[in-house]
Amino acid sequence: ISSKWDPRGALIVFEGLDRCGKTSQCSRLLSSLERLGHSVESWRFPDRDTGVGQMISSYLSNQSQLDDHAIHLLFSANRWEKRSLMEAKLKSGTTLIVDRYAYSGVAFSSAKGLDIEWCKAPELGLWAPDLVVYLDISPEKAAERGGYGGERYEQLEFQRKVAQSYRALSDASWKVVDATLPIGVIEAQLREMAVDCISTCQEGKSLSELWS
Ligand code: NYM
Repeated sequence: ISSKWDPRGALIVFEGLDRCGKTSQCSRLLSSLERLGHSVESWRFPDRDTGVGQMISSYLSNQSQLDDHAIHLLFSANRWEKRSLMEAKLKSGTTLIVDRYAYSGVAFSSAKGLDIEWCKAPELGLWAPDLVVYLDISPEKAAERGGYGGERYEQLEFQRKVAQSYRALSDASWKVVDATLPIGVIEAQLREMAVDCISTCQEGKSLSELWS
């Protein structure tokens, strides 16, 4: 029985284009939540450490070629293989900060032209985030930041399509944060959102599944 007597951690997901600053904000948020005394872990997808993750990594670095549908299913499988650990962590009261999740899966694959409903189907039943934060930056500004690492997808033209896919996928529950604000300002906004979300979960909000 899950109730308010059984406080759980929050599932907080960060999404955005490549070079939007997600990864550094996730690590800043991890440190500040730890400083506030929360039990918290930072995760990311793809998780390149699993067998499936190694296949994904080799695809992203252009060392292997895969059909668009096949790689889509691998990204999804990579989340499914972490689902039960995710549940255990959340139910034991640990908050998870997750750098990319199912929304990336759908946004990047549908940007290639795959049907959006087809893309959403394999994600059905994964844990639904308690909070989705979208770090908003234009594809042009993100490209100006430089440092596209030469991985697959890291090209302006493709990122424009990804931005459109994210727009199609987003809903009113997403918190959109201007990713061009000073780092410290973004950090403060994210901390406030996360702390609010954590208290809602501690008050007994139950875990739900995608696509709810
Ligand atoms: N990506 C990430 C996908 O295409 N599908 C997914 O399901 C996920 C989680 O992988 N360009 C893409 C987005 C990124 C790339 O992610 C690697 P990162 O955050 O650069 O490690």
